[in-house]
Amino acid sequence: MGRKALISGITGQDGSYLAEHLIELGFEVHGLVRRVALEQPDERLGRLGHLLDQVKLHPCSIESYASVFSILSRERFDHCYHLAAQSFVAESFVDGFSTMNTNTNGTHYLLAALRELQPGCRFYFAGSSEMFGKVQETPQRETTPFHPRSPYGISKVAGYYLTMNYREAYNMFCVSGILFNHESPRRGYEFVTRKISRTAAKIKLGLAHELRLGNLDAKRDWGHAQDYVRAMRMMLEQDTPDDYVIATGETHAVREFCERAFAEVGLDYRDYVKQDPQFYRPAEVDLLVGDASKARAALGWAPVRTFPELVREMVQHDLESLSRPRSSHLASASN
Ligand code: NDP
Ligand code: GDR
Repeated sequence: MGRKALISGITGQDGSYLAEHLIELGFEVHGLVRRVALEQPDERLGRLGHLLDQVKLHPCSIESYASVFSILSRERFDHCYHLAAQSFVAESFVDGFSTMNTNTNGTHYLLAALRELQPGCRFYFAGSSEMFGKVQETPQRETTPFHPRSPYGISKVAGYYLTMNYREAYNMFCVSGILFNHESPRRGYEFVTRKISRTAAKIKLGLAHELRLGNLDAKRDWGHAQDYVRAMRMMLEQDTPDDYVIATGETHAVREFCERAFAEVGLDYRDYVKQDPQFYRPAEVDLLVGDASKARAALGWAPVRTFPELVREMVQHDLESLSRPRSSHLASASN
């Protein structure tokens, strides 16, 4: 019998890459999706288009214990990857209540239903470097104290401790990956890297004339999503459950991302990038850089893609996709 994996958040950047990765390894892959995704597959299942005949999707409301319980009472799984979340930090300042509800209660419902119905299923929680927030040491590692700076970060700290508590209290195989920023051509348009790559490509093609951004001096440890989903699976295949930082160990400013992305299309970012107060956050995370030496030693994980390769891949992808004649490409990414 092959192994079965359940992915919440399978329609997102990481969910789609993780599904591909697990299918390649012979897993039977199931995903939890919002019912509306099945009603509007063209709009909402875009990242999974090429996989739709290889995954089984279950309509589910992650904000309802009954809904989660119902799915888990019908199918048994070896691995459960809990990736579903309101993942945009800026939005969590606008609507902190729903971010907390989805991210914290959603995690709790999955853990509680697994405990009740299939406590042997191994559980992965998508923790985040945003839990470090106002960093207490650099680089950040598994033992660095948390100081989240947004409702999103707080929701992830709560999810991290819920996951740890189910491990300790009920002896379940529950782990958190503390993943630093990871990007790809499948990144949502609202995140800064994709906003930059897409707008640089638009400017090159004459479809936009400027790029409005917030804090250009924020520094992030940016890796490639394909490298990071491998680490999730590796964490669930260890003999004992534990939490790991996943990062490249390099940090780059938003400004440098702009410089490289515009250079990729032969332009100088200083001619096009404008700073706009609407994109500043009420509380910023200034610097993130992770120390993934525990994951290197215990999991044998290391990133393969470099930062310059990541920027190039994203810009070239946007240039190519925007050059294809499709009217939807003319809509601008507004945040
Ligand atoms: P995305 O924003 O691309 O995907 C988020 C997923 O969560 C989507 O499938 C989305 O479904 C689903 N989702 C959001 N809200 C709800 C809801 N209310 N009910 C059900 N599903 C919902 O995120 P990523 O793939 O980038 O990230 C995956 C996980 O990893 C997230 O938990 C994120 O917080 C975390 N993380 C991400 C990092 C990164 O740099 N990418 C770094 C560290 C942690 P739909 O398509 O229907 O909206
Ligand atoms: P982040 O990613 O908040 O780190 O969360 P994002 O790309 O949104 O911001 C990174 C940094 O860029 C600065 N910035 C801007 N950000 C956006 N989105 N838009 C702008 O115009 C802009 N200008 C400057 C931000 O202030 C910030 O400092 C991501 C998400 O994937 C989370 O889910 C995940 O947990 C963390 O990474 C690790």
